Amino acid sequence: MQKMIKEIQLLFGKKYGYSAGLIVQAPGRVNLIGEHTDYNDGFVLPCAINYNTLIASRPRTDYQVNMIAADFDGKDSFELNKPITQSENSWANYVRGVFKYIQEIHPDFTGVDLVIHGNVPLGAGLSSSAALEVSVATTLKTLYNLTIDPKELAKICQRAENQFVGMNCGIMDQFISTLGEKDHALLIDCRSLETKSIPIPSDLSVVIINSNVKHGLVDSEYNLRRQQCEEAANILNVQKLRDATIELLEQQKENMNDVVYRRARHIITENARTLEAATALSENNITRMAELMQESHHSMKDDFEITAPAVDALVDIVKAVLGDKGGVRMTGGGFGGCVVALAPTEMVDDIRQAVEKEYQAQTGLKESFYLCHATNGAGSVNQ
Ligand code: GAF
Repeated sequence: MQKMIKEIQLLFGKKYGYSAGLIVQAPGRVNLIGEHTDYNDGFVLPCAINYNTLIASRPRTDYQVNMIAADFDGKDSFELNKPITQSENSWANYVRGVFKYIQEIHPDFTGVDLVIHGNVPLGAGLSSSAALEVSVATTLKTLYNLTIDPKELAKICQRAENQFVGMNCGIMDQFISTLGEKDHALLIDCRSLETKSIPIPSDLSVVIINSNVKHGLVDSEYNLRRQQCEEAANILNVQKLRDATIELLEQQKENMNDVVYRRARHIITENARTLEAATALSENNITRMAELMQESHHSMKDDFEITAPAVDALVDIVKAVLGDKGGVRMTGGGFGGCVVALAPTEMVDDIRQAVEKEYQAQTGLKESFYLCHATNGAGSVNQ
């Protein structure tokens, strides 16, 4: 992070001709278990990771917002005393959306110069978008001393993504980027937004491997899964699938098509697995945690149908090394992206070697490997 802080300071001075007053960071995230459960009012178990988006800023008084995206030389500006509209730069809409919805509650801020820089891999399912939204919201909150509760801040960022960007995500990513805790995963009840901190045993490493599978239809497939879950909840006559049981689903099986039945089965069983995983992890029961991660992967593959052949191959390669000593599954929205392994630290090199040897040979794709640890959520960084 120190290197990125130096780089962003230098760039800010070069672009604006004076130094930044504030630098904040917001982390990406990895979800250990509980996939697609957040928008079903269910449970998730993510942690924030040591890959971050940084924003350097200084306030202005002329209602102008200028922003520079250092990593791809992007630029965008708009005025706060006019309606905030869509930008033709798609990345800038994550920023504009957050400004728009914060301005609705706190209309008094008067402009800002920003530089954005980071190392959360883009499009890898590690929540680079949430890290951007949360870093923008944290910048405004801190610069202008705005009273915004952290959970409220996460909800504003989710609203920006849902309504301004048009991606119908749940609350998990913005929540964990805001409220993550060092060395802990958070069990989040996505209905009440209550949390329980679950320590990650110190002899385990969080290993993330990017399959580098790119799927062009992630957003439309994601929205389709949401619709199918809503359809199942309607047939089961519950508010959300969180309120359904497997017995109820079996009773109503005749009344729904097979796809909707399997989507609902994934959500209902995944919620149960996530609650059990939080207990297993807190009791340092890695054997059970590993089983639950494996069941979760199979459920995503067969019932929710969000994995991809190369991702399944990657999971199998890692699982063959780990046996019952650690867990591995696809993480995030799916259709490509990353797998996460919770692995005894002494096995990390073996995992890396096995993946280097077998993944490209089997799939023709080259992986990227990120050794992570759980970190705190967004906040200011010392300059
Ligand atoms: C994406 C979404 F943004 C989250 O809200 C969540 O639904 C996740 O996919 C799947 O668990 O990251």
